[in-house]
Amino acid sequence: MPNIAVVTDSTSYLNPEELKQWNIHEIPLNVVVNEEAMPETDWDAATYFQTMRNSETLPTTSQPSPGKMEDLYRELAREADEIISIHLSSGISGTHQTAVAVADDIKDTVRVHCYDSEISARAQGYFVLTAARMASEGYDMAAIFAELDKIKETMRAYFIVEDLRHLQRGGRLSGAQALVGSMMRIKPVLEFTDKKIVPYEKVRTSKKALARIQSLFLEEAAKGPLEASVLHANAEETGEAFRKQLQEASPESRIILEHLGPVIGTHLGENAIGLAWYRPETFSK
Ligand code: MYR
Repeated sequence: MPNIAVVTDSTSYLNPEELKQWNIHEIPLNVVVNEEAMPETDWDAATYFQTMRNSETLPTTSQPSPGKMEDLYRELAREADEIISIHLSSGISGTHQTAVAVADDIKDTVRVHCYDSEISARAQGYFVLTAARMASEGYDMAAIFAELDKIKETMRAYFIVEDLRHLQRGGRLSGAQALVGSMMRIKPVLEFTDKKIVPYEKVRTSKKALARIQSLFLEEAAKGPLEASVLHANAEETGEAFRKQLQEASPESRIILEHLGPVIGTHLGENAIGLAWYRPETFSK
């Protein structure tokens, strides 16, 4: 049975119990506040959003250094035969490409297989949890990659932000030319397409935007139960109300509430709300 170590980055926002239970190794991205870079895992999310609110210069983010990735892979190589390293979309961060480059540098020591989740946050976390579960059951890398690709087929995330300028400032909003000029007045539903964040539909209010996300979800849930997460950037109450509403509308789906931490919060801004889902197949059930 191959000994496969599972690595992800901190933007999966898996909780410490999950990391421990499934033996998942996490490499943090950083937030840069007042020119000081710190791993986002050193921040409590609520404190971070408060700091962001009060900060004169808005924080930025950075990917893990190649050196830190290499150290982790080398340490894991002492026990593991192979490593799978699952990261946030390569269309919004250089983390995946860095992992690929480091993997190539150390290929004589250990084989590191990098997987581009093409998404982020708990949606990425679902790939990680599935890989970890399969690794613990002795599946090989080919079977794990095949399962992750199957999950990707039905994985979707739609979200709204309070202020689009965070995404625009960080250069993470693609295909938004049509929104320029009306940025302040609309609440577009956003989604991931081809690894990038793009506007899905222009809506005028948050209420209408959430209703649209709900209808997209229910359309899909009508075909079979979904595994889903409501995601919030320091907006637990709104998130929980939305989760409850969705759960009542689709009792057979499993819908949890999860937070968006400092790195993703820097780019979406406080009070962003999203919904990520996929249809569980075999190991991802
Ligand atoms: C870096 O500095 O490399 C990190 C860049 C992170 C960009 C995050 C953009 C927002 C992602 C939204 C995820 C929505 C949840 C499904």
